[in-house]
Amino acid sequence: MSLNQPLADILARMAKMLDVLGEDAFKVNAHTRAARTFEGLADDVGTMSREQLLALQGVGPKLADKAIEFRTTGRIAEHDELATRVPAGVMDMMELPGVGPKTARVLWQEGAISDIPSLERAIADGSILTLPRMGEKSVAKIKESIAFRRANSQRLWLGRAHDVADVFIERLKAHHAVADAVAAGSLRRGRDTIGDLDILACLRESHLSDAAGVVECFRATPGVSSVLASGENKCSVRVSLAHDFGRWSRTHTAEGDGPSIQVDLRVTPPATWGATLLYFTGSKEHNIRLRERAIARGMTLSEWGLFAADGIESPPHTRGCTPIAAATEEDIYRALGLPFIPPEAREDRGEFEHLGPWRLIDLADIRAELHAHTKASDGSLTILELAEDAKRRGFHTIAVTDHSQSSAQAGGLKPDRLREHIAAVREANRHITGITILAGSEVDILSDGSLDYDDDLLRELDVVVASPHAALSQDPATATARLLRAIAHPLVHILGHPTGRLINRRPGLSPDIPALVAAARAHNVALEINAHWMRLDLRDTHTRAAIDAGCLIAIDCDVHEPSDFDNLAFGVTTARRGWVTPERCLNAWPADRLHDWLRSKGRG
Ligand code: DGT
Ligand code: CA
Ligand code: CA
Ligand code: ZN
Repeated sequence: MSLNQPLADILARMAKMLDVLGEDAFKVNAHTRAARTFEGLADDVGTMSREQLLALQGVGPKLADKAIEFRTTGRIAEHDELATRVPAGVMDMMELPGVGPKTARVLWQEGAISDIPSLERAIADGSILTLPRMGEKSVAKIKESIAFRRANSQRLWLGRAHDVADVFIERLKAHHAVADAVAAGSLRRGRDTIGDLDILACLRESHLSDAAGVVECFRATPGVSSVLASGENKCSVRVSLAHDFGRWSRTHTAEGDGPSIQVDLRVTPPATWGATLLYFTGSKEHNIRLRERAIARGMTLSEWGLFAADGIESPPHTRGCTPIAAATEEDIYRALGLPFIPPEAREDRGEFEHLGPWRLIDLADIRAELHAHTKASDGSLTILELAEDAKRRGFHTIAVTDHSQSSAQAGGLKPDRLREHIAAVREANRHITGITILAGSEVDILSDGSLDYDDDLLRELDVVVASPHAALSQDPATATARLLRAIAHPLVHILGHPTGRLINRRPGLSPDIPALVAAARAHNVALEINAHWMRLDLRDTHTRAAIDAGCLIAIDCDVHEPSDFDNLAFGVTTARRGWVTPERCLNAWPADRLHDWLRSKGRG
């Protein structure tokens, strides 16, 4: 991954800290300017010499040294020192439009206001108006910013939202009146980000009058920061999460002033469970098509069930009508003349024209991991530890694909080191039974589309995953040409995280997807769905385009540490949203078929 953006981020943060601490304006500006330079840089700062750095606009010796310190150690000591002097809450305040470093300094130093909650209190009791710089107008602006931030908090990553949902579901399942509890909505459909969580609880037949008790149990879930609405059989709460400092690791629900998410609950009796589940799973667009279909067949569909249309305006469930179907989703689809449509396919993207039955890829189909890092580059496991872990998970194949030389910050291997590493992989493979360890590489696709090792070396590998890491702000035409060149390379098996996007962080490349998938099909290159919930790249719609074009798909965890294997479910979900079948997914093939296919590529 290119270091430009992370370096720009840390320098910009330093500028803010220096500013709020009241340091010299010249020093503040130097950091701001350098941050802007690194952000807009086409070359990767990780690969530049000190001389090249010094030649950049606004980069003097001190900033060049900081850039070098950052790429060698992953941190900047001065940043860490500043961070001990500026409270995290003060940094948060400066994210609010209307609160710049000068204002934040006044609030903090003169008003002892060091986070957003205390800022809100000072606004509420009017005490903020006694501070310098703080007039009615500027305070109104800050108040508005806080409200906007609350209303427009980002959609949460699937991985994070999933963990929050689990806390509620486990708790509800343990309640004596609850027969089953599930997440519906976008989480059940497996979208890459989640606006709010929709939890459904099904009552036991013997406890139909206990809905209020279930709501009570839901409200009291640890981590709930406020109750927005609460009724007989429904409830909405907010959960505040801890700050996500560890950007790649999942943090569990905790009280904090980090991002927050709304969680809705609906409690329903078993008789209408299927109708409620269908309705709250959505998508809204899918539901609309279902209702139209019902009407066209002389029926009406609601969250209460599928009923015969009788021309009476008031809803049938309020008149004691018996539904045609309501207990299960299968019953309702069947009554509408449809096969059961998997939740991930309920987006009104052609699913009604698909002739059933559906057989999308499942977690249990996955038997191989083809993208994994070891201690040789930036992973935390040895080759054997990695293989043992994969074997425990029931895999027949694990590919060791450490980074290539250009990914210096990720410990990419120089050619000689890769040769030694290949030998070590072969040695490990001789020592283990029950799983095959393949020697591979995650080779950087350089900005012009060439690969980071020469062909002789690539030919020694069993698996070549080619991925873009640097120059991710290239324009679409350049990005397309770059990726097409990599796909056309005869030794490439898999195109890794093709766009390089990071959800909620950076958009990544925007290549011409139809051109990309046509080339991948023609050159027999598999496209990766990187299963990390921060990536999910290919995304769902790109995956669907690949499937429609006849491409092969690889679903890989890009393992750096053991817990990364757990992200597989998110990759599979994304694959299902793209209608991937086991037949099209390398990781679902039997070992012989997979190994034969790998050997067939450009190797004779
Ligand atoms: P999100 O929360 O933005 O990630 O996306 P969803 O799909 O979870 O949307 P949400 O939470 O607003 O609603 C959950 C489901 O409830 C939605 O997928 C379908 C159903 N639903 C909500 N509002 C409507 C509506 O106005 N019409 C119909 N037909 N269904 C709705
Ligand atoms: Ca939702
Ligand atoms: Ca909702
Ligand atoms: Zn990568």
